[in-house]
Amino acid sequence: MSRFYRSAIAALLVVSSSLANAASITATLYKSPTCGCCEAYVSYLRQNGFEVKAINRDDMDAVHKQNGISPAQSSCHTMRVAGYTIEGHVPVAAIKRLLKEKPAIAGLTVPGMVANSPGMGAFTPGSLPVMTLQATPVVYGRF
Ligand SMILES: [Cu+2]
Repeated sequence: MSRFYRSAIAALLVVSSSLANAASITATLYKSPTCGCCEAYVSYLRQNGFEVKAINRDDMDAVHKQNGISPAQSSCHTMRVAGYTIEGHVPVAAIKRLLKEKPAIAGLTVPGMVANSPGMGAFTPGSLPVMTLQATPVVYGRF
């Protein structure tokens, strides 16, 4: 094998391993052990390249309190990713935009259990309002 091909292959290996690193986002998700739609959401995240550590908790109210999530902003599972809190069935596109823009907010939420959201059955991308987690929540965008 020529020196050129050897260095070309070495360069390709470097590029592909850095792409793999860029694609996987690590996150920790807290949920109650009996939550089916939480499991469906974890599968959705994993299908989209997230490395998710799912932890069962019997005290989700306490988890919400620890993360400063009010009852009105809360949902069935709470995730921590890159210093942000992601509450409920938030689409991956919203999380990726958050990690890119890095706004000075606590995180994002889709409060409650919205039917049209990832992990909750049929989901039409671009239709779901995602709220910011902050003192005065605003719509972060439709995803
Ligand atoms: Cu749910």
